[in-house]
Amino acid sequence: MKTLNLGILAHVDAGKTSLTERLLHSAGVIDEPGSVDAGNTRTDTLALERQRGITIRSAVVSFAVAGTTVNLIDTPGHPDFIAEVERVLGVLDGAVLVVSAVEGVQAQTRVLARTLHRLGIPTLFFVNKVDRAGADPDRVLRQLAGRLTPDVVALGRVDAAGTPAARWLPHPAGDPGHHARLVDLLSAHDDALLAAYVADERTVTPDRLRTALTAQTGRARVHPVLAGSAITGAGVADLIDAVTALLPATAGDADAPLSGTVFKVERGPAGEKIAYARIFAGTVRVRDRIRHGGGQEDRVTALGVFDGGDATPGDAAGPGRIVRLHGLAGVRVGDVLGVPPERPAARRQFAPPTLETVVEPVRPADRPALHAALTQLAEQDPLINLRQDDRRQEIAVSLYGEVQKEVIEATLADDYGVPVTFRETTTVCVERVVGVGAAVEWIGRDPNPFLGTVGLRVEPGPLGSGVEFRLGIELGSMPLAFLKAIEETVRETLGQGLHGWAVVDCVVTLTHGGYWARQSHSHGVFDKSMSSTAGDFRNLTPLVLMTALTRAGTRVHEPVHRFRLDLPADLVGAVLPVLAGLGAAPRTSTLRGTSYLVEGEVPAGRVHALEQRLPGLTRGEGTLEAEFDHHRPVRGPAPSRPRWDHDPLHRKEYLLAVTRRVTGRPAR
Ligand SMILES: Nc1nc2c(ncn2[C@@H]2O[C@H](COP(=O)(O)OP(=O)(O)OP(=O)(O)O)[C@@H](O)[C@H]2O)c(=O)[nH]1
Ligand SMILES: [Mg+2]
Repeated sequence: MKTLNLGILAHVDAGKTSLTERLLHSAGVIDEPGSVDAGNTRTDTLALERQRGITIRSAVVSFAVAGTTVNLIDTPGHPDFIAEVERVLGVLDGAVLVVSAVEGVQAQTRVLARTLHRLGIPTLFFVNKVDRAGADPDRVLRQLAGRLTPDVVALGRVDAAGTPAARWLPHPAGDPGHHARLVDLLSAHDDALLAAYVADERTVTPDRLRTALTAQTGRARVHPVLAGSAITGAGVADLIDAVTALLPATAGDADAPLSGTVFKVERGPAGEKIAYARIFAGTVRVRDRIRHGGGQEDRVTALGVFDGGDATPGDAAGPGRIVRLHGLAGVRVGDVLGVPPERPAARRQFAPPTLETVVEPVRPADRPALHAALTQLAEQDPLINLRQDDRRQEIAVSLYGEVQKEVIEATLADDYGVPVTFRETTTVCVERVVGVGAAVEWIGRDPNPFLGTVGLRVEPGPLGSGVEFRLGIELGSMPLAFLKAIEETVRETLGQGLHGWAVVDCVVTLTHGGYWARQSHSHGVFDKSMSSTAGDFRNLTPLVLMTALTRAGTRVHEPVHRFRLDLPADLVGAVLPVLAGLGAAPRTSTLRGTSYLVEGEVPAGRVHALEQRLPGLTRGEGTLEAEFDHHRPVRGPAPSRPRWDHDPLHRKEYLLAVTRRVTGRPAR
């Protein structure tokens, strides 16, 4: 049996969850499709999802058809939950990108299409909601070709669009117009096909085109388009046929060493961790000890395999499968199981959160419970990125937006019984290094109280490169554990630069390293006062690094979003000054019929204000799309973030002393 892991992706509200439900129904897994509006679908199972009618977490369900098990992964469309989509991208064999026949291509459609393209994930388009008033599938097809990719081809057409009777009519094999369009599209990527067509067009039969279409869809070169309705079921059976015929299912080697990726972690009723993983190679069995993450091993105590509906308990699961694993206590989202998969791990595809807020318990006594609850939430969603300040007893979380904040608030109250309030949401800036700075502290020389020598040089790195750590000394000149301690501490320390923001896009080189080898007294007891330990390097590295960083200097950059604002033409004059007041800079504006499309940049921290003012400013007719684009230097005084300090006090005092000595002024 082959397996196809299929992501259902779309802009919010395009109908992913409804379509997932219809697919299950059409494949015979459920007798009646559930409804998002009634709150009884298979994939929106959280109480909050049902109340709000939106998907918050990705969920897996499966059906079997024509010798293939299809695992459907229904994802959230709201941009605040983009991290959920990111985590599943690495486990997909293919995707259906859903587009509403009424709203057409939307902001998130574009973001997702670009990402699927970049990752080379075979993708079909499904134009949904053809039954709704205002549906215009032909216009949407033109938008797909014009705005997303020219390599699309409709496999049929819609009859009676915009009415409940709307139907999907597949083009019959050999339909002359369809045949010609397929030849055009497919021969553009296939020289042999082009040559055959030029030599004798009769040799290019519908069968041959079908084979070429399957091959090119599987390589993500072309994207077949289907249309229908998740509510009436129109076109859904054809979508199942297309998915199983055109997207590449995987088999894989069941006897190879185990290799898998964890893309989701949730907690069971007793608080136990349940990991969702895709197996790429090998077989996982109950009672296996599995190595995951940073080398930790845990035993699988129970296992569920997706096969015709929800996960059912099993003893083993082979390549291609998605499994639910119990027993992996230390597991985290993104962990590799066994050996790393050949396919590169899902790297950061979307922009990280650009907002942050401090969470306060309503009842001060709840503080420990709040901390425990947020730690669990951050396990399921690592981008929540807890920052904790022990001294001030504060916890901050990273956020994509206001809806995510409301969801965190409701989850804490409903699931953990901890009502909370939030301080004002602030923008998360970054620091970029502006020059080159170096520093060194020698072992046994004042004022270095630690038993180690560390020298570091800090310099700017390429945009988007993060933090790169290089060895400027011989690899064998220090014990590996010390080098590891230095590198880890460098990365941790750069979480807070000179102004308190994370330092990005820099290269840190270890220029000096030294230690005292393990010394023992004559009676064989380890003498700490004479022997270097990893702890010495963990304590010393931040001091040297901050000194080098102070010498190099940093500049604070703020996140900027790119926006597209569509508004009635007669309102442009009134809206432009408001944009300016919010710090938005329009770059272009284009008249399109009776509306204007204004495009430009706006600081991330102002997007929410703009969204809130828009309906009033545009009689409810304006639509705004905004997504993170880049960081730009802050104009005017650099905002700084209060230092969050869970270091031992002496380290901090020492840091202040060193920084004072280097700069001649008090450290911040
Ligand atoms: N008329 C009609 N309504 C639809 C169709 N598909 C979905 N809807 C409605 O559109 C709304 C959103 O549907 P969902 O299935 O929740 O959309 P989604 O893409 O899963 O939304 P998120 O997960 O929150 O991004 C619901 O009210 C559905 O009933 C369709 O084909 N026709
Ligand atoms: Mg949904």
